[in-house]
Parts: sequence; structure tokens; C-alpha cells
Amino acid sequence: MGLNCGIVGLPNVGKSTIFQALTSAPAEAANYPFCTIEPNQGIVSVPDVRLKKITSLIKPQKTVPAIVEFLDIAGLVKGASKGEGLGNQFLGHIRQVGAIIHVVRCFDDSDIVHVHGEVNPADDIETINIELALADLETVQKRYNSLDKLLKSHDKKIQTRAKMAKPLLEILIKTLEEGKAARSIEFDEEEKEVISDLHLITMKEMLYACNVDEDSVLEDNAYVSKVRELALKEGSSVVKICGKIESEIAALESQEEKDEFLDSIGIKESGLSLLIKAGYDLLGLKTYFTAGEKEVRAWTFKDGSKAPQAAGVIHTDFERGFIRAEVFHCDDLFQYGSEVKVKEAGKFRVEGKEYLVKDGDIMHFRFNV
Ligand SMILES: Nc1nc2c(ncn2[C@@H]2O[C@H](COP(=O)(O)OP(=O)(O)OP(=O)(O)O)[C@@H](O)[C@H]2O)c(=O)[nH]1
Ligand SMILES: [Mg+2]
Repeated sequence: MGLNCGIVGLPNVGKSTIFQALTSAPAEAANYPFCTIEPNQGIVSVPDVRLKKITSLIKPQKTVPAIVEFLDIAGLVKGASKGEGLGNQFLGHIRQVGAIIHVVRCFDDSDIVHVHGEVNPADDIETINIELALADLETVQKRYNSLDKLLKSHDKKIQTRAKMAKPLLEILIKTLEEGKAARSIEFDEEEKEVISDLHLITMKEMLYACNVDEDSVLEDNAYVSKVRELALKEGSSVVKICGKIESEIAALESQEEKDEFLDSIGIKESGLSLLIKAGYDLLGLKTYFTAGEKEVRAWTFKDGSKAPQAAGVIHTDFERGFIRAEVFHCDDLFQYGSEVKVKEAGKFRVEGKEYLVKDGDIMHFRFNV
């Protein structure tokens, strides 16, 4: 599954506006030759103050941030799961992403047509979530209908798996029929594994991005409050963003101008920056750093990775030939000021294959191939 976030929502809610602002300063693509970027696909640098702090202490020739990928998906309409409005094609895109950012229109503007004629976040959210649930329902039904054959299989493995799958598919059908997301069911790890090859859309993590007008950046309007209320019930998170302001900020050249603009409207961090971080979290991604005079760089790993896997992010040789990792935490660097002082303080460690890498670790890998 991709390490990317798909941006979904009703038509005309501001998905592309937000996407364009996100990708207006794309991450230096040259560093990521493996990414073929389509027009609706963009890689974005992950804002990280720790990377800035490490850079200021080590003063490397180059600093490279972590990246995350976003995918702009065309608007979904009612009936999409039945093929309405190019529905199947869109749903196909959503199936491939790692997590979902659900953009909800929370601004009034009589010039911008709303597909249902009025702005109503609760209704809009329901429409999208039901379409996604129905698309999953179809997938699950299909699998369920093929179970009889699998249960009679001579291959014991297939038979056992089908036996395990049956009650899970039944719960899924019941839940999805109610328009609820598959992620609302409490499956344990083993159960999740059994249904993982269904690639259910509503199993993916999702957050709501409220697209607001300029007046509601500081204080929530009633639409945003409604979304927060719904999200709380589901246990989803909410990011507020003003597509219009973000596209104005994106058009500014320098970081200083951008900071000044943010200052002038009274906010510390742009909605976009919050959205990027939230997307990164949603994907279960964490960051470790490598820090040398040549380059200070942030690397992305999946939460729960051990040292060799994390090393494999840099190069597969690092994983294959992993010997050990030399580790200290960036907080120790910030406290003591230099690697030498971190060592003197006894905070520099040598770790082996079983080490669970922590967010913010500064790593140096020893390997042999
Ligand atoms: N007033 C206001 N208008 C906005 C805002 N964000 C987007 N718009 C406008 O809304 C219209 C639709 O925006 P898009 O970003 O194209 O919407 P979309 O969700 O990508 O639409 P589809 O791709 O058709 O599904 C454009 O005219 C935008 O300028 C906002 O925060 N405030
Ligand atoms: Mg669009």
C-alpha cells in the first residue's frame, strides 16, 4: 500500500485548491528518482523544526527533509459506488492510497456551486462516507459469495483461512450496510491480517480537513464545530485549513514573506503545514535523522520498525548487511550541543538488530555486504 494520502470529498469543496497549494513548492524531485509524478500526484516536504535545529548545530553542506506524497482525487458524488460520475475510476484511486484526507466545505460562497445546493457538512460527510462504505460492501459481498467454494477446498490452508474469514466478513457486511466504516470494528491483528487482501477503503485511516473562509481561520464557524462533533464520535481527527489563504501564501516567494503573512493574520503555523504533518501521522510514519558534515537528512520509517528495517530505507544493503547502529536522540543533541558532548554525557548508544527505532533518533549504521 502506498505511503501516500488521497484527498477526497464532494466536487467543488476545494480539494484541488489545497492540493495545488501543497505542491506549489514541491520537494526537490531530484532526490527521489523513484517517484514518477503524475499531475495529480505530488511529493511534499514534511515541516520539522528538529531538522532545522540539527542543521543549525551541525552546519552541513546540505539538508534534506522527509517527504510525503499526496494524491488529488476528483470529486465523488452520490452513486459513485454504482459507477455514477466516473465513480469506479475514482474509487480505484482511493483503494491504492495509504490514508485518506476528507475535505469538507465549511465556507459560504454563493459563486461556488455546491452539488447539493447548500453547504451542510454533516450531509456532505455522510454522502461521501456512505459511498465509500458501499464500495467496500460490494468488495466484501463478492468475497463472501466465493466462500462456499473455498470452504470445500482440498487445500487445508485455504479452507482454514476461509473459516476464519467467514464471521469477519459477516460483521463487515452488517457494519458497511449501516453506512459505517470498517475501521469502526475492533479487529485484532490476526483478524486484520485475514481481511487485509480486501484492501478496504474504509479500513484506511482518515481525517477531516475543513476548508474554511478567511474569517474562520482563527475562530471556528458553525460548520467546523459540526465536523468536530462528528469526528469526535468517530475518533477521527480534524485539521482546519483555508484553501484560499493557503494558495495566496503559496504564491509568495520567500519563507520570510510567508512567515510575515502568517504573522499578519495572527497564526503561527499554516494550515497546510499542519495538514502535511497530520497526513504523515495518519500514515503511521516516524522520522529518524542522519547527521554528518556533508548532509543532515530526515528519513521516514514505519512506526514499530527495528533498526535493520529503518536502515533499509536508506539502502537495501544497509538492511541486508546490518551490523549495528550508533544512536542518540535529537533531544540529547539539543541539550548538550554537540555529538562529542552527547558522548561525554553517556547518551550515545550502540544498538543491535532488535532495537526499535524512536521518532527523533539520530542514527549511524554499520553494515557489511
Ligand atoms: N470562497 C472560497 N472559495 C474556495 C475556497 N477553496 C476553494 N474555493 C473555490 O472553490 C472552487 C472549487 O475549488 P476546487 O479546488 O477546484 O474544488 P475541488 O474539490 O477540487 O473540485 P472537483 O475537482 O471538481 O471535485 C474554486 O473556484 C475555488 O477557487 C475557499 O477556501 N474559499
Ligand atoms: Mg479537483
